[in-house]
Amino acid sequence: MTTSNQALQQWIDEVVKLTRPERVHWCDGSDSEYQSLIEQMLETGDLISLNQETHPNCYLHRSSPSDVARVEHLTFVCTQNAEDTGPNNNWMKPAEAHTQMKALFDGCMEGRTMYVIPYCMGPIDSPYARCGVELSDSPYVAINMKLMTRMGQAALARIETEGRFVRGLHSTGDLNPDQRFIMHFPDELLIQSYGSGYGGNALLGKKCHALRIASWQASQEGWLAEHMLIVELESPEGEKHYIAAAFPSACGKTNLAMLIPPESQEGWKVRTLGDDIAWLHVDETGQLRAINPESGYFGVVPGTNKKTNRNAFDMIKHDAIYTNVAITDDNEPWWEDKEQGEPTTDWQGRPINGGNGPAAHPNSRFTVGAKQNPCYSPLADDPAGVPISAIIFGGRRRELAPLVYEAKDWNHGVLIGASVASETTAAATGKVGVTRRDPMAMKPFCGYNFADYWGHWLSFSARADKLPKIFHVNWFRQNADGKFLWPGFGENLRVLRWIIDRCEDRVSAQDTPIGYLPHADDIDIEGLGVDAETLAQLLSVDKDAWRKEMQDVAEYFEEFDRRIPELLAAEHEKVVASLK
Ligand code: GTP
Ligand code: SPV
Ligand code: MN
Repeated sequence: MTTSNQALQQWIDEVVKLTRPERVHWCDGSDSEYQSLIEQMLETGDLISLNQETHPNCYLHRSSPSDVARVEHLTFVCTQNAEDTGPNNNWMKPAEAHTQMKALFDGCMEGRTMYVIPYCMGPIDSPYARCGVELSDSPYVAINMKLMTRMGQAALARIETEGRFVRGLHSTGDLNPDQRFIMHFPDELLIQSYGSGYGGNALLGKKCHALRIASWQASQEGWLAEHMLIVELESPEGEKHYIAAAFPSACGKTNLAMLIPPESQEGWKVRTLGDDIAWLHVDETGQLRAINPESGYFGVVPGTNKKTNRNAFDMIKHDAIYTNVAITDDNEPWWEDKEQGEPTTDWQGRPINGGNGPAAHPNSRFTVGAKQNPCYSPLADDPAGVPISAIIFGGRRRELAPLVYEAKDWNHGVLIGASVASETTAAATGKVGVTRRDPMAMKPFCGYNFADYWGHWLSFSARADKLPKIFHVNWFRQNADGKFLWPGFGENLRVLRWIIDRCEDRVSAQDTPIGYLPHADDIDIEGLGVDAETLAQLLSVDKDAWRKEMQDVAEYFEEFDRRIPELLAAEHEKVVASLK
């Protein structure tokens, strides 16, 4: 096959010359193509068939044990000036990065097939959607891109009429962690990834395009590309609200987006629009609207069970690709806290042995098309997106951060977002459980200097008439014994209800130095098993601890030097003053 887009054809020819694949396969995105790729991967052992009676069309992929998560230390943004990428990114000069990557890609596809994967991020007919083409020697990437994006013929047709697209070149290479790089060239709308087959490193439409490159484009064009879920909440009276929430990796976005109202919250309905990424635009009426650029979920498996997330549990029983889970003796997928079955073989294919650690990798993942979600909202396909009532930031913090608080206004909300901290998780390589700053849950994903990014966020008060209110939540407060104080999951709806009531001006709040907190009476704890004392603890503001926190935030901001927006520094000073 060829394309009428000359730039695309020329780039493909260049890549073929450099990487020397044996074959080139143009992905059309059809179901039959998906099926034949699966069959081919079953033959080569790239996929293992799971129990087809209980789990029809479910397959297991085992990645290399040294390639199971994102690699932040090997991810670079390459701009002419280091200051443009900021201290929040690794930087390399574009020329140097090109030289290095060229050497790695030289002949790397010999004997392999190169897949040409045209994709569209967002509904194919949406003015907010953007296209890209990934060239990859991994059939695993091809099948995942089919589930995660609008991939194939229609995307190629849009590229051919529109002309503009992001180029992504990927090779799994030899999986040597010392020769692994995820490079971004924002000025060239180019991504190059070598040496990893893992999701966020290899499915280039996701973090690399829809967050790092897109956040940069958004800053130039007046919109936002964010690490956010999008969820619809419908009250028993039929009032609908759309909420976008940014939590760091493995901190609860998929679960909140798929929330099942508990029995006590009769009449509430929750529908999912997106579980990981939101692109936010101001429409012609001044309203902030969101689309989900993805069409599938690449979700955390461990912890998924009938009680925590019945919808996800059911969703992944058919037509799912599992990566790095364990299996039972009847060949069903298994993971920690599944609360069903017993594992016999761990994620590396070894017989279960307690000494080898968890049976499923803590960052094991499922890939499914979004339409499989029992609470899928068809509005996820609406080219206009949905109007956003509230933006929520959050983190995983065993101490300090209250269950919920509200920003006093937009600028204060930007400070709250910029101050987010969270304990690290298995979604990225490195130590787990270390509290670090993760502004707007974008630490690994903002493709340019955070100081400029906060300035861009602040600019929205002038751009939009109907800005959403901003909140912060923390589902992860613990007691001295390490037990969670808040039951979380479906019960989080009780907090979302307060948030909606605040958006509708139906409830008052306590004015504290860090923001507006609920009066204890306004959080419904009936039948929850959380006593008044615990709720008071969840809703307390420890001034000494917060003074220390604000000092920590000040030190963090110093890393950005004079580039920090004055408005942000002023917001910080206001909070410090009111804590005195
Ligand atoms: P990424 O896909 O990495 O961006 O993550 P995510 O934010 O979508 O995280 P996800 O919803 O998959 O949750 C990750 C982990 O947090 C899982 O092990 C969940 O069981 C756990 N989790 C999610 N929500 C809650 C909650 O409300 N309370 C508690 N205690 N744990 C939660
Ligand atoms: C995350 O780490 O935030 C993810 C998974 O959503 S990955 O796509 O691998 O980055
Ligand atoms: Mn994510």
